[in-house]
Amino acid sequence: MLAVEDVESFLADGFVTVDSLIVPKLIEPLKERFERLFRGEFETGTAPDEVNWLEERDDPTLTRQICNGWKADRLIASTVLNAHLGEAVATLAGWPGARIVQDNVLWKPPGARSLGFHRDNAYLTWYAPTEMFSCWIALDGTVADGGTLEIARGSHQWPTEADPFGEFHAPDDYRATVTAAAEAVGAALDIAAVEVPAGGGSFHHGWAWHGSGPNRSDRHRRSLVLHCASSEARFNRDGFGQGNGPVYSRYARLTDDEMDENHFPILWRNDGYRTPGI
Ligand SMILES: O=C(O)CCC(=O)C(=O)O
Repeated sequence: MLAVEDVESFLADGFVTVDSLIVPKLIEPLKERFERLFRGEFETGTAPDEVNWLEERDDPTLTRQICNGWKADRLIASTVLNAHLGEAVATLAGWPGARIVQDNVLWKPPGARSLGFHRDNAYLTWYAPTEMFSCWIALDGTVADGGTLEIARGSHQWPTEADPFGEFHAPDDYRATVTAAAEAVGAALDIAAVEVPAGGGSFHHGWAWHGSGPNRSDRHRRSLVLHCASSEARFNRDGFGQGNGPVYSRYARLTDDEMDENHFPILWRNDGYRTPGI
């Protein structure tokens, strides 16, 4: 999936784009699952961890978002729990293995509004090591004015203290946070748009600033994101109250800090282990 040059450009830029991440025959069936999920139809009977948008309930100009759709839908699960994607993420991260922390089901129809620039790692003090590496899969071909993912090149190397926080959904200026961050560290802002065919996408570093603009095109922008932590990650109780800790710390056990594989399964590990049953 990744050539040596891909790994090198990931290390330099904090992201890399790839033309093919999933087999083309999965694309249309996955779009159909998106329709069902946003209608509130959950195949397994289990609700996703975060249902931030539902048909007829929420503002149609917002980007539709569900987190951990894999728990609700088997086709989404078979895509985001893929061992090859887990191996690619672990390789880029330098981890012995990768476990899923969260998936992100995102649908930005024509005219839908932006998602503010942010750094994923800034929300994750609830586990350690506090590191996330992600794989963003486009189900539609993406173009710069179609609200595709944008990433600030090299920003994974910027200092992390005093990062500005902003709105995630539909801020007035979706680039305000990254612009302020670049000024604060004296870095030149170089924003790249992820333009890939359907089925392609990108990998990004958890400290890379990223977000996406309004969809000014006449095509839908659907994407499925796999957000991973190291297979070695453990809960960090001191950070439960911050970021998205209040949602995911509910899976912590009473007697130890292990991240239960029923909720955070291991997709790939370099000794051949993979969580049974997924
Ligand atoms: O798809 C987008 O517009 C944003 C996705 C995102 O924030 C992420 O993958 O971490």
